[in-house]
Amino acid sequence: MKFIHLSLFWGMMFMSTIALGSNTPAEKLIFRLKKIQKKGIMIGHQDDPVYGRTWKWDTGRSDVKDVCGDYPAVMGFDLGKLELGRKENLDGVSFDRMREEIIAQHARGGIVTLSWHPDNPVTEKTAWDPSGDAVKASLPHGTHRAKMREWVDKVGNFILSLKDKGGNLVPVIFRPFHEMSGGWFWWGSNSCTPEEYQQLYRVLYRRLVSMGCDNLVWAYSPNVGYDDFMKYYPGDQYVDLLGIDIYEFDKDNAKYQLSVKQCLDELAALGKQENKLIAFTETGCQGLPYADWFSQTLWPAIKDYPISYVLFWRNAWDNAKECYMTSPGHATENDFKAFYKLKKTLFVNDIK
Ligand code: BMA
Repeated sequence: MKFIHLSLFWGMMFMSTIALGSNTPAEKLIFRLKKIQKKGIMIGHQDDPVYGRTWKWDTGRSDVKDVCGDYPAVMGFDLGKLELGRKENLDGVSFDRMREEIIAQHARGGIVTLSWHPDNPVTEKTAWDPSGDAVKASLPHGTHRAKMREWVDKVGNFILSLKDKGGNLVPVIFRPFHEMSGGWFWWGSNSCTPEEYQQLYRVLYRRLVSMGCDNLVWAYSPNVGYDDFMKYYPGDQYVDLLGIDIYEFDKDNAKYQLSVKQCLDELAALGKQENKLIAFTETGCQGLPYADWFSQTLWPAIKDYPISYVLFWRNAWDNAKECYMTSPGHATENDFKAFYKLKKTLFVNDIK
């Protein structure tokens, strides 16, 4: 009897928090992502509103919008170099501008995801320097823990500065220490044990939560080529979304499709088992040599999976090889327009 009463009580409490809207911004975003996922797959693009294939730093511009008339549903930005107190990130994007664009994307009904390529705290080289045992050094009792704490606090302060007009924190999907199953980053498989990685992730999580960052939906995203997807998983309570990064670097469409399907099969099963959202957190065909790549290669490989979004990497202004999205006048333009018209590809206007 008592038990029934108690569970009824908590059930009512739960319903009323939803009804009263007293959930955290992160919880509200998770709720929204689950709802949108039933409609289709959100299309995302890294650095979408700040530069494109032939331009940089203009405002109100986007290669995606210039091709199909709408902004991507998801915009990605990277915090690399914020830890050093720089005004611009590793790709030259001003953090003030980034903040404005994150708030603008939220205001128009869109969604934002943040990654972070912090420098190597030990060697002071870039994120791509796997030497120096930097994970161990960054952990509590490590030689560089004070430095890491300062870095994390800078990230936390930036995240706490993401506020809408009403002063509410803007929710974002946060994807720190990604692609750990590869060996190229200082937090990657060549540089630490799974336990050290998990500790690094949890320390970051705890610090940001204690700073009041209740607007983060936490993503865990290995890259293709992992031996065990969950090897570095920091734990259920630290993760809201499971993701995977897969690129086509060798112009082999069939091989790309096969690895996408294999990974998404596994991801879909894990998402179900762990009751987590899943997403294709980074992808693209380097240089986009195929005019019909979006509708004929990418879409058939992902369309039947319950992924929340697919994020195409940047149309780098500083590197012609690093172009993963359509743009006006590009050979993929017409195909992307057809891709946009598919019922299940979601852009900002589809998720408002
Ligand atoms: C990588 C490349 C780099 C870039 C980094 C962070 O995958 O695109 O050129 O600096 O992402 O955006």
